[in-house]
Amino acid sequence: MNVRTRTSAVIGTIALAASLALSSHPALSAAPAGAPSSASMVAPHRAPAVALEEVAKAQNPIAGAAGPRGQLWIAERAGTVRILGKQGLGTPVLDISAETTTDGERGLLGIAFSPGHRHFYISYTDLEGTSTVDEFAVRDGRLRPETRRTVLTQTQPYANHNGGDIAFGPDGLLYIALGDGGSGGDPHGNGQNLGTLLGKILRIDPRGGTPYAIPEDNPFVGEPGAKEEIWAYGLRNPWRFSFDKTAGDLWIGDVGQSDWEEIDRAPASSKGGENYGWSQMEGTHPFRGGTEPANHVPPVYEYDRTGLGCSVTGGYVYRGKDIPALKGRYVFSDYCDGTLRALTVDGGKVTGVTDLGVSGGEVVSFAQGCDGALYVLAQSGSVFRIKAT
Ligand SMILES: [Ca+2]
Repeated sequence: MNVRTRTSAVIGTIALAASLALSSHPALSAAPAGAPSSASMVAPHRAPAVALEEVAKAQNPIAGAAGPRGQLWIAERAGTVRILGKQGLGTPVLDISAETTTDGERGLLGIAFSPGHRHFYISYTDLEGTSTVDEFAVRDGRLRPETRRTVLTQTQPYANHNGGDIAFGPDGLLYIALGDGGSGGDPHGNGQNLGTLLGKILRIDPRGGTPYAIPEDNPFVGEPGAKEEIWAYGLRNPWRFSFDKTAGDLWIGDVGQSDWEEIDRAPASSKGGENYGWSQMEGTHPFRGGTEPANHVPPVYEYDRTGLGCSVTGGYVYRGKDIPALKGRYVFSDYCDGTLRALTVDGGKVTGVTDLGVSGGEVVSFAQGCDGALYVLAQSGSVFRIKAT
């Protein structure tokens, strides 16, 4: 989309709307008044027949990670982690509820296992709101509480836009998403500032040093004034991100300010350093008179808020066995709309978007099981598995 074709009047309207509304977290925003869906950038594709099966009830399920013995571990925002079994969720295997609050957009926000399930990582805001990543050793499928240590912290100027998702990449390194620090409109300019970890996706080797090591091939290693942990920048609130289990591509759902929800993608061959544009750009559009950075990597998909959506919830490329027609498509949703959608990708470009015809309600997150099965986590507490009908 050519941003230069947009009139200054349109851009002025966007800026006004942005100043009136502080976009917020999937778990908190109220849904805006409904309106008919707007035209998408790409053509709809025929939908595979899918259904949502509720496999458990949780309290504010917020993240999941495929763990030892083929089991899915589920994090609840107030600070507990429970394992999904045949009878739903078990008793907590971890409880940090005394160490975090769910004020604003805070809480336990992400969990991840290292390859081979040797270590388990949690991402949460502490009682001061500081983003924190802690590590536990895992032995015989169990957490060892005595091994807990803090890997990384980042103070937060505001209670919103904490990001907080974490995941190991196909390279065996830990990726950490941090929002721009919050408020609205990125008042500190963190998105484009390589001197802060805010508004970034980081890449670290948590076992390579104390408290961690920076991989030598990180894109800003040796660059004066840049934080060497940074893998990619120009992000507003990369609330959920994932790696394609098969192809290794990185997918990011970056929540928009007031107008454009976006999905970013980097191929597995990426060397990092992508600039996703915020806060000069919101999606493919200049934000408040912003100038498009020369190295801007535009989203592979964006949608506006004239439809029912208000806050993108990034998902996963489907790699389960149940729904062959969904294989290789990126499944995502939106907190306000709840409809599951799937992007078809060809040669790195999105060639189709499919409405899967099911809604998870207020969808806050997704999780992928060891077998590739895809789960939807809803504000209502429902943990759904996506299955074929
Ligand atoms: Ca962007």
